[in-house]
Amino acid sequence: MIRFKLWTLVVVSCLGLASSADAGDLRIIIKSISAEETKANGDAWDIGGNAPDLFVKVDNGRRTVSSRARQDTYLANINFDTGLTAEIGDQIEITVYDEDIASDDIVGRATVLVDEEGAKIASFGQVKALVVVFR
Ligand SMILES: [Ca+2]
Ligand SMILES: [Ca+2]
Repeated sequence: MIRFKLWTLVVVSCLGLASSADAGDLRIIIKSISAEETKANGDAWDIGGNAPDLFVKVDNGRRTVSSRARQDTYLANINFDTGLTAEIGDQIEITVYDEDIASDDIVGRATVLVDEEGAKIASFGQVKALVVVFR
């Protein structure tokens, strides 16, 4: 009985390994976000001229996930592993926000083409540079 259970465990873990390396899927990781110093209209992000509280939302067409916010910064090295995957030729939607108490300000939104494995830098809206990695 015990031997049977062990054998089952081994099979299940092998299947797990096989599926995670499957189908050429690329993991989507947001490495960093940098924002312009003001909103598009020239206003400060927050009251008192404070820097934004940056977070990112990523949608691969099947699921949407959000990172946690980094408080009061124009540059967030978030290194956020979305857990989402995409394939070459897919488009993903990336939205960067400044987290606020009432309603979050949109820093920028872009549709990004997954054209190759590796790092890609995108600039959109008030997002100076966002580094996304597909691997
Ligand atoms: Ca704000
Ligand atoms: Ca804020």
